[in-house]
Amino acid sequence: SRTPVTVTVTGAAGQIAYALLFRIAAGDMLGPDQPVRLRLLEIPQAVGAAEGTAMELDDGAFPLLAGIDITDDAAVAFDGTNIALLVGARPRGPGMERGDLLEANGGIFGPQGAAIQAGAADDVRVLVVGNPANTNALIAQRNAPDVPAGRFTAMTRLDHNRALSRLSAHIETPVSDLARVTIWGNHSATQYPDLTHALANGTPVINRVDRSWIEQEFIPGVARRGAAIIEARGASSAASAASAAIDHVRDWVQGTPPNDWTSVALPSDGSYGVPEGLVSSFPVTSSGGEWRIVPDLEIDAFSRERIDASVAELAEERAAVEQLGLI
Ligand code: NAX
Repeated sequence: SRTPVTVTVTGAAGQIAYALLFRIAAGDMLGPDQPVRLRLLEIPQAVGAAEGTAMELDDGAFPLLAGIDITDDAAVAFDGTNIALLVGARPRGPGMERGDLLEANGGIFGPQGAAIQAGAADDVRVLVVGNPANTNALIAQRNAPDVPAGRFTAMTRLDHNRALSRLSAHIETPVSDLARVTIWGNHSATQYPDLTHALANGTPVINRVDRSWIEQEFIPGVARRGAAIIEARGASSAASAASAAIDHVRDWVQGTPPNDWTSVALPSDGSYGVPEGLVSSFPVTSSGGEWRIVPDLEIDAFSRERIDASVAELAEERAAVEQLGLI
């Protein structure tokens, strides 16, 4: 049988991990033939709760689950890891300014990046889910300069999936018949969900939807969906976030379908005027285990303005963490 892949999940006692770990153990992320070994990282106060989640994973009797280790030590958690899902983060507390939030998270993602560089497997792939995800990924990446920068990504797949679902409902076309939706920029309220190049059954959707629907319902609806979930559920998105993380890693490892792309935040190579190094969301394809930014798309004036606004926010976040000495 195949050698198990080691998957590290941080924030393992949290609500996203509670959905995510079971999907990984079931083989939804790496396929039905690939055994996995789980490494759960938590802060000391939450190790007991993570042990509870691990007990339930045991009780799932998953044939692909080769073992579970639980630790509060990043060096142990990332030792030899192949896939690192950085879910645990410091949430914004009452009265916390953006600078405080970035600083608190720098204290988490800096050391975790360093631990990944020190101990992870050569093929390590990192997905940052914990917010502010793009800049947390930037901090981790800059603290792991010997790891190829493109191995550090942040999650905009939930936004991408929300955009697909909303478009599907609006034009009454199954998600399976839609392609080439894009999320640009930051995983924040400034993100730009873009339908300019989207296809339904291979034909452009842009002529089938109203400009006013795009600008007044679609874009804000996708960008504010997280807040709507909190209002309805009394808790933030968890199972949908876990499902998006599964989709992200599955496509990274197994490839994207022909004639389609997905959205991933990764260190910019300067494409589309996004300053090099900023972890920004792009349309990407995957093959051979590597993301590639879709080249040469035409960007109209409306899109340009939206992309630039979100990228400006990312540049401000980068300047702030530079000033704090976090990168
Ligand atoms: P929870 O508060 O339920 O769980 C977070 C867990 O992380 C806690 O158990 C906490 O003890 C742990 N943690 C904190 N610091 C840690 C550290 N240094 N090492 C290891 N574990 C640590 O949050 P949950 O709902 O699971 O959300 C986790 C993160 O995902 C949050 O930052 C949230 O904002 C973010 N999200 C990102 C999304 C995205 O699309 N990129 C969407 C969903 C979600 O909002």
